[in-house]
Parts: sequence; C-alpha cells; structure tokens
Amino acid sequence: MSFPHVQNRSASLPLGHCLTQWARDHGARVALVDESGERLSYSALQERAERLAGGLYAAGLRSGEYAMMQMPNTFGFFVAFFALLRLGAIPVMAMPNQREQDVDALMALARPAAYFIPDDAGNHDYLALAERMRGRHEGLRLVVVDGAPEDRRDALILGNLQGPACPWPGHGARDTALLLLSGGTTGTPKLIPRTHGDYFYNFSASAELCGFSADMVFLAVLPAAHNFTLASPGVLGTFQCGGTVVTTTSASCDEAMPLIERERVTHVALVPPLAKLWVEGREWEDSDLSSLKLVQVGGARLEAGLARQLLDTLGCPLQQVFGMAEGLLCYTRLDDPLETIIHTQGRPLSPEDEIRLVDEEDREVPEGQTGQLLTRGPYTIRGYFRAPVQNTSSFTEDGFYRSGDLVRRDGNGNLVVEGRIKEQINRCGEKISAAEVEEALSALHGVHAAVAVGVPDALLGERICAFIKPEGQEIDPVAIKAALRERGLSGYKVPDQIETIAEWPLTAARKIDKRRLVTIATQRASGEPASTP
Ligand code: OOB
Repeated sequence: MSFPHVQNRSASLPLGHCLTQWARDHGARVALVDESGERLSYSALQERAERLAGGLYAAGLRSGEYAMMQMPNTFGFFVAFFALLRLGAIPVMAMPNQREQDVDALMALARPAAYFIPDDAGNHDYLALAERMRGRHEGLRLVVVDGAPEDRRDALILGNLQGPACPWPGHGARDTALLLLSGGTTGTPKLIPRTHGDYFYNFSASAELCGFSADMVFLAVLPAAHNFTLASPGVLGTFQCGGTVVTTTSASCDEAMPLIERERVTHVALVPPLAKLWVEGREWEDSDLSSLKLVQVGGARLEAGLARQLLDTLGCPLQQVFGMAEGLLCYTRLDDPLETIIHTQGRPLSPEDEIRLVDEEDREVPEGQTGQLLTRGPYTIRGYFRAPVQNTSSFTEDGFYRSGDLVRRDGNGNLVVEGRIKEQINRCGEKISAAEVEEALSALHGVHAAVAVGVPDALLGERICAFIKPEGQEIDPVAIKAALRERGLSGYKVPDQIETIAEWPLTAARKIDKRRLVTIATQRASGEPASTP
C-alpha cells in the first residue's frame, strides 16, 4: 500500500490496520483508562475490536457500508470505532449532543446500515430515537447499544456482539475511511469524507509536531468524535506513539482536574470557553496538575489575556491549534517565542499546505492584510460528501477550500484569525449554522421571520441570539425554546437569547444588518436603552 504524501514515515497504514499494528508494538501498555479507573491494554482493546468486527460481520454489516456513531467518550466509543475500521465499514462521526433533527438529516445523507448509541445517557432516550430512525430510514438494519438496557428492543448489545474473524478490507490510501461532521453554514448538514491516507497523515504528522511520545497521557475531555480530540493529534496521535488516553464524559474542573492528578495526565486539548472555566476553577480546585506538559487550545479564538492566564494558572506550556474538520491544521510550535504562542494561531502542519488570503473577488490581498482563507493541501478535502451543489460554492475551481475565516499573516508566516465571513455561530467551539437556527424558528407558529446571530459572550465565546418578528401577538421566549427542543433541534442550537424586533436594521445594500443586530443584542442583554436601528 502506498501513501505517497506521507513523507519519512515508513509505517503508514490504512486505518483498519492501525490498531493491530499498535497492539503488536505496544501490546501490554495501557491504551485506555476511564473515569472509574478501569484500564485497557492495547492488546485488550484490539481483541475487543476484533471480536466486535466479527460480530458485526456475522450480523450482516459489510465493508464499504456506513455506520453512524453517536457515542460519548467511553471505552465503547473506541471499541466500536476500531471495529468498524477493521471491518472496513465507514464510521459517520455524530456528536452525542445532537438530537432528532440532526440525526435524521445525517441519516438521510449518509444512509447508514448501523447506528451505535449509548445506553445510559442522562435525560435523552437514544434507543427510542433509534427506533424512530429505523422506521424512517429503510437502510438502517442494525442498532448497537453500549450497555445493558432493561428493554433493548431490537438493538444489539455492543459487549455481547462477537463472531469469528471477518475478512480484511482492501483499502487504498485514497479510499474514504470516515465521515466527519461539518460545522455547516447551511440549513442542511454536510459530511466530510476523510481518506485513509490523509487521516493517517493528520494524526501521525501532528503527533510528531506536538512531541507526542510513549510516556505521555492524553486526557480526552472534549467529544472524541471531533477532529481536534480524535486526530489533531488527539487520541489517534497518542495511540500512534504508544501513549495512554484517559477518557472522561465530564469536562468540569471538579472531575477533570482530580483525574489529571490521579492519572498523571501530560497533554490535554481544550476549547477557549472550557479553558476559561478551568482558569477560574483553579481559584478553589487544588488538584496537583504538575504532570501537565502541554495544553492545546483550539476550535475558536483564544484571547491573548486568557492565553496568559492559562500559562500562569496551569503552569505548563501552551499550544494554539487552528484547525478544521475539512483538513488544514495550524499549530504554534513548541519552541516558538512566547509572543507567537500567545498572539497567533500558528502555521500549517504540512509544508505542502497551500494558503491563499483573498478579497471578495478572490484576488490575493497584500502581505500582512486580512483576507478570506482559502486552502488546499495533502489532507484537505476537495469536496463534501454527496453535495455537488454545495461544493461549487465551498471550493474554487482549482480545488481550494473556502474556509470562510478571515485571517492575516504575521511577519513570520503565522496565521492570526481575525474573524469570519461564514454565517456560523461558534458557541463553545461548537459550530452552528445561523441559517439552520433561522429555518427552525421560521417553522414555529407565531414567528413571521427570524434572524440568528452570534453575540460575544463571556462564558460561551459566542451565544446564539435570535431576533424574531412575531406574527401579531407577543412571543414567549421560554415557549419558543421549548418548541424548538420539542421539534428535535439539538440543545446547543437552541438560542440563548431571544428578542423581538419590529423592523430589521438594513445595510446600505438593503440587506439585514447582522452586525447591527449583534450590537442591539448586546445592548438589550445589558439593559442599556437600545438605540433605534
Ligand atoms: C475545529 O474544527 P471545526 O471543523 O469544528 O471548525 C473549524 C472552524 C474554523 O474554520 C474556524 O472558523 C474555527 O473553527 N476555528 C478557530 C480556531 N480553530 C478553529 N477560530 C479561531 N481560532 C482557532 N484556534 O474547530 C478544529 C479541528 C481540528 C483542530 C482544532 C480545531
């Protein structure tokens, strides 16, 4: 098998072979630890994945079929993920906090043959949702639940599924290995096809750049289905080096910090709002964090002030990561000057990553000025999954991805993210399409028209504010939120702030002035008198 763009790395493999190789290389070492302290060696993880792959094969799942995973950070997540890759099925990485509308739309797009869900998940009944999905999506044949539910209905139990060894898939470097979720700017979701070759490069080159090694312990505190946690370098980067991954389903200081102390965690990846909570939490949380060697922060803009506070309070080096599920990863380097680490989002992982900063007419902006970031490179996709129409606007004719981010270069080639043009709200690092929230609102009774904007927020980075023009009567924000949840909108997409508006503020071009709406939202939230638009 050849992976031509992976340089100086002889052991590049299709993803289905990786765990077998890791078990061979690091067999008895601890691969996974969970909150309860249970440990799984590389050999044990590989055996479980192999057994499950056999069980899935016996149940009829085949190489090349899609399998949606909606799992929290538990052993089951990793066993399922590696079993699917081993079998040659293609994992579709949904997030645990997605709800019916998202799951339904993703299933309509990917047409999965299997759906992996957790058993015990607080107040959300995944099994009931899976049943409804089965009724609606003909191709969905298998529901696999991790746990031991009292009433499992037609679902298979992950821990019980086993079978003889299944055939090895014959994947090449350019074949799709998994589908990642795109943050999205449209009302419908998009999926990102990552190949065996590009994803292997993503995590292995990242692991090398970030100095990952066999004696490291990575805390997976953000959802493992996200590209940052999974492969930048994340969990897969850790495994590639023979290190240990500690998984947790809770990100709060009182649970994550004692875990860092107990497991002597060396590396952790955070989004800025969580980093802020951790800084604040240190005022009363006094676990020993001296094992930490690197804190990575990415997914949304990190303010310089918070970067400094992080360095002071956690007492370990910091790395900024500016990445996207579509591919491009930028990192500040471990030996960069402190000012670069605090003030920039680093530079591309690969020397073959191409960056263009352009104006509205796609003309290159002068050096040092802010432009829209277009990128092309060895691990960046050239098109979304089954989205020919979207692809004509998201990619240039010569294959550059239009990231929608506004970026400038400092004098040393580091990128600084200044903003974005895409209509997306970045709430706690989770990307929400304004159009999707607007569509959901417009469908509600009593809503004449709705516009959603991201408003700077001390806690969330950005909160979702919805402006609604009511149809006659007054609107009740509490009822609106409840109605959105009722309709199956994922909780994190439900607006945090709801405001009514009589007339839209307009730009000179007679479009709705969203910037003005952001100002109005801020004024109204702080109780300032709103100036007329
Ligand atoms: C990561 O991936 P996605 O796909 O959830 O989101 C990508 C978008 C970027 O286009 C940008 O708008 C924003 O998230 N973003 C940042 C950022 N990192 C991502 N904006 C400012 N500063 C940063 N450091 O978010 C992602 C994927 C892999 C690694 C890290 C993050």
